[in-house]
Amino acid sequence: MTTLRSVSLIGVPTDIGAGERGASMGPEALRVADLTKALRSHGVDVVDRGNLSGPPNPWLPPVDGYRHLSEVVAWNQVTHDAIYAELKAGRMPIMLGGDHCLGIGSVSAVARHCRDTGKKLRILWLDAHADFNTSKLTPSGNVHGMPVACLCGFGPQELIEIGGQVPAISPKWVRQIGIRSVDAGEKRFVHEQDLEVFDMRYIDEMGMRHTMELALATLDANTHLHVSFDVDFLDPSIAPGVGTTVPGGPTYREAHLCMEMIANTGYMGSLDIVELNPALDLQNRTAKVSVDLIESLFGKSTLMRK
Ligand code: B3U
Ligand code: MN
Ligand code: MN
Repeated sequence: MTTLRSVSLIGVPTDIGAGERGASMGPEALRVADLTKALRSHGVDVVDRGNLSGPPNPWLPPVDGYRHLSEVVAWNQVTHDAIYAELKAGRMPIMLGGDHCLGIGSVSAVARHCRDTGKKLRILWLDAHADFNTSKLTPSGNVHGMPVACLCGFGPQELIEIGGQVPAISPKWVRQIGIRSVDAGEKRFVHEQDLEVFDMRYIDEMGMRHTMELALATLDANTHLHVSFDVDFLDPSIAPGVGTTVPGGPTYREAHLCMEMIANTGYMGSLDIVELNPALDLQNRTAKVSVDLIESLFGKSTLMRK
């Protein structure tokens, strides 16, 4: 495996883009579930950089289709800067969210790093949702439903330009997996932009193995693979601690296979863990299952040799 083994954990304790409060406690729940120790047990050099800071959540209704836009921009700016600095220093950033609006800062930093280094970027978006809304399409105004659209250049100027180039990414670089809740207008836009979506219907019919083989098919030795893991990807029976549970997600076994197949590529260069909401969890169960899955992402397997 060629995966970078020096990791920096960056906590981003905010729920500024979410529709429920509580994802701001995600970083601490992952620490309590012993994320650092788990990674070290697989030979990873881990430094916990602590938490970033940003504006408090004023919990106001949306304005012009966005809730808390100026605060969302501020949090994403500090996230971008922290992630970009780690990549520049040759370390693998793991962003501990926080809600998924932070994917804008994180992925735009990764895209900037790929431009600097001539790497090809591929993004795996593990999620129940497509996160492809715009201010016109959104039913909620919550920016955690918009990060993929913003990264592709569809969003407010202050957000789409955070990584220094608009658009930060091409929809062609994204593979979405586990999708099962897409709003009506969002669905049309997903088709229009030709996003590659492996929804739950596809996984049901073809299986997780075939799905991941296709999702990982265009990777090569020059690829930087970014994994954006929204914990609501998982079936709520194993991961109840998220703001927007959607039934019918991947099982424990399917999710592990997904992570193991990513690990086997050796190309993962950065990771987000987002939307974990300890206020809605049961005895930190969702944080523990997330740590379990992250171990698989870093090469834990039952019998196979590394
Ligand atoms: N698509 C809905 C719900 C949603 C998106 N992402 C999450 N929830 N976590 C929206 O509000 O945009
Ligand atoms: Mn999401
Ligand atoms: Mn989601």
